[in-house]
Amino acid sequence: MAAEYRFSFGPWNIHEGADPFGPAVRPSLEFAKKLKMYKQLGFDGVQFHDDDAVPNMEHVSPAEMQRQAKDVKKMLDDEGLVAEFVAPRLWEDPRGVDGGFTANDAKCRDWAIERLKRCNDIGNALGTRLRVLWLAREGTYIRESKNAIEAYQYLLEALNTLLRYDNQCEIAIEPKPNEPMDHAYCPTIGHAIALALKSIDPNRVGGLIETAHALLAGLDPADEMAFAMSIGKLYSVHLNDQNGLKFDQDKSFAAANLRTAYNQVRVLELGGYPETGRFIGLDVKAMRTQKFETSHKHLSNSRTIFLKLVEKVRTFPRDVEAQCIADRDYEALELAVLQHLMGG
Ligand code: 3MF
Ligand code: MG
Repeated sequence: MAAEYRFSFGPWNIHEGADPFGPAVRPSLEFAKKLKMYKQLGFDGVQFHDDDAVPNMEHVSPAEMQRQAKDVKKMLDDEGLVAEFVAPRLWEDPRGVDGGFTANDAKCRDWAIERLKRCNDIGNALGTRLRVLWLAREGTYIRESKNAIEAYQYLLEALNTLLRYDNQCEIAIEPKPNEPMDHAYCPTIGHAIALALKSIDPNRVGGLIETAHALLAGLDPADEMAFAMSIGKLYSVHLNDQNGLKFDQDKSFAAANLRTAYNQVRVLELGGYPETGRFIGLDVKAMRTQKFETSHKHLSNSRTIFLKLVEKVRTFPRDVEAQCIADRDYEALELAVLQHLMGG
């Protein structure tokens, strides 16, 4: 019944378990082996950072970069997978230390724009038009270090440069309010969409909403998705979960906030998301305690719960809902939702 949803995740979602307080606790799984797991786990789409596809992209010629990206495309084809998007990983390079597009050093800003173009070329070689901008270090540790007005103008210019560079690409901004920065530019989907609408081609700029990022901003992820969908700008999602205001946890979908998860699925159903052909992306981390052999369960578990919640949304008694709304009896509606989620 819910088979029309298509799922994706990124290779970084199968990881070694390192955190800021300790090193890796699991062996690495090579990229080719990760790709083999996608279909087994029920996934069809692969999310990429540019250097997930071409790890040495900063050190090879454009022709060599293209060749390596084509090799990855062949690996995808062989597994029956498609690339969902490519995102420029600006935040690990020394030149991205102060942010890329909004760095105070003009040479670093130029590098970021160049990297964005190379990322775009990798996307084309992988057969996807979608670029994702998670603006990791575009922000400040202290307010006084940047001119935020200028910074937003730089961000708009980066969007416009990419739109001019490739007249087929689509850009999804992935908002996040903090981490690694104290305050990030573009903390919410509202900020992202304002930039999109101000760009030279608003029809090709939208958003990717991550559950945890919206929760960290103190917002409801379902309403953030609804806002983007109301103007046709939900280009992807990163479903996961977050237990309160702390570091970005990337827990399995619904693991901390079942009802919030239900409401994200409800809004995706209300907005006809599967009909758009866009992916249900996951951005989830395995717990550090998980053994290597079972360090993929967070992915299949998230997908399983998503599909169960689709069923829950589709089987919610509409007549009860209509009656409660007509009577303005939201107490009764709330009880009906809770009972439905609890199975009766
Ligand atoms: C950080 C994120 C990122 C982005 C990814 C793709 C590492 O909080 O969510 O995951 O999703 O870079 O844009
Ligand atoms: Mg994400």
